[in-house]
Amino acid sequence: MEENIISTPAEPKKRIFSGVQPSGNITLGNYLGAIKNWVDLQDKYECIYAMMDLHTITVRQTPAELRKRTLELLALYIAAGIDPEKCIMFVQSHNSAHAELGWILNCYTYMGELQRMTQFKDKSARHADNINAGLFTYPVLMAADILLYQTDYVPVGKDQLQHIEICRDIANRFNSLYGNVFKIPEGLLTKSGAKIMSLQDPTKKMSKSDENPKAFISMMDDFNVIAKKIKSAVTDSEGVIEYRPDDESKAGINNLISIMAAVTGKAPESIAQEFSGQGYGVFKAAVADAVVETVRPIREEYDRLIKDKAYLQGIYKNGAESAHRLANRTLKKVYKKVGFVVE
Ligand code: ATP
Ligand code: LTN
Repeated sequence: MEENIISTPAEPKKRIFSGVQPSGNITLGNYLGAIKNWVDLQDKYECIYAMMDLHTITVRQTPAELRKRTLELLALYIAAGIDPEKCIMFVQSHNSAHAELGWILNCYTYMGELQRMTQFKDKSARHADNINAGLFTYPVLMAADILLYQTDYVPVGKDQLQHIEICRDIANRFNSLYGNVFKIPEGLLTKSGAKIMSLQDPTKKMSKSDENPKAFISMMDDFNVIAKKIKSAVTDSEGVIEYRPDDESKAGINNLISIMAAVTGKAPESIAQEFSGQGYGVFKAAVADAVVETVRPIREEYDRLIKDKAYLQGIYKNGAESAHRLANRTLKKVYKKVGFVVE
């Protein structure tokens, strides 16, 4: 048979950038809403996943804990299935280009647009004694993170879309002044779009900084604690397992159904069908089992990895080198465009 010698060159892979702040114990919400999705993307895209430590100090941190959590977050990324052979993983503060581009972009961002950011409004209300300038310009640093790598897609939860929008605005503004410097990135939501809600107040998102530990499931919780938290999740007195996403009175049950759907890969409606007619106790026990079985292999791998500091160090050092190389290409271009003397 004749060989086909006309081959079309493979399209370069599109690039993904994302990260989580090492600001607390990673929750089931972070895993299902972000990290799990990153794992699925790593074969199709060129992926860069960072530990966003520069962002965490917009809220006061305990230094020793921040250091420890940054390494734990890396171990969790790998334990969740992110392959260091396929993806670049690094610590944000190890690449000074983030802070450098962040400064420059500050000069291309307006106070008015930052004042509209929901996360700033929320966090400044929650930390009224520390409304610092970094909290205000947080989205500018996030824009720098993304734009440095000429990123195509940014996989995040819904709550971050406003930050992607301002990043695009800043990039377009810069490009219209200086030519095509930045690729304009797009946000990428999880397939299920799952937003995992608090177990104690299911109208609020599950958050690692919630003051009530019963409200969230940490990926570091003991398995019996996970089960207990799910069993004491707030529901309603109707006693009917139905998925009614628009009915606020069903918020607790809707959330448990969404969690079950996310960990089993089934549709929420089919979960509701499967358990219809059952009591909440039976359903909660099944959700608890399914969540524990999802967390178990990740935790086992995590427990192994966290002991191997040299391995983790090798990964973040390699990652920083690659990140530096990629980011510096963009940074150099920016320096030239704005008029800095480039050696
Ligand atoms: P904090 O409480 O400190 O603000 P957080 O728990 O909201 O933190 P982030 O570090 O801000 O977590 O978010 C990391 C990623 O996890 C983001 O992509 C975010 O959209 C996603 N995420 C966070 N919480 C949830 C949730 N409850 N459901 C789905 N996705 C979530
Ligand atoms: N604000 C993000 C964390 C973050 C991020 C980024 C996510 C900082 N810089 C760049 C994606 C791309 C959050 O999830 N809270």
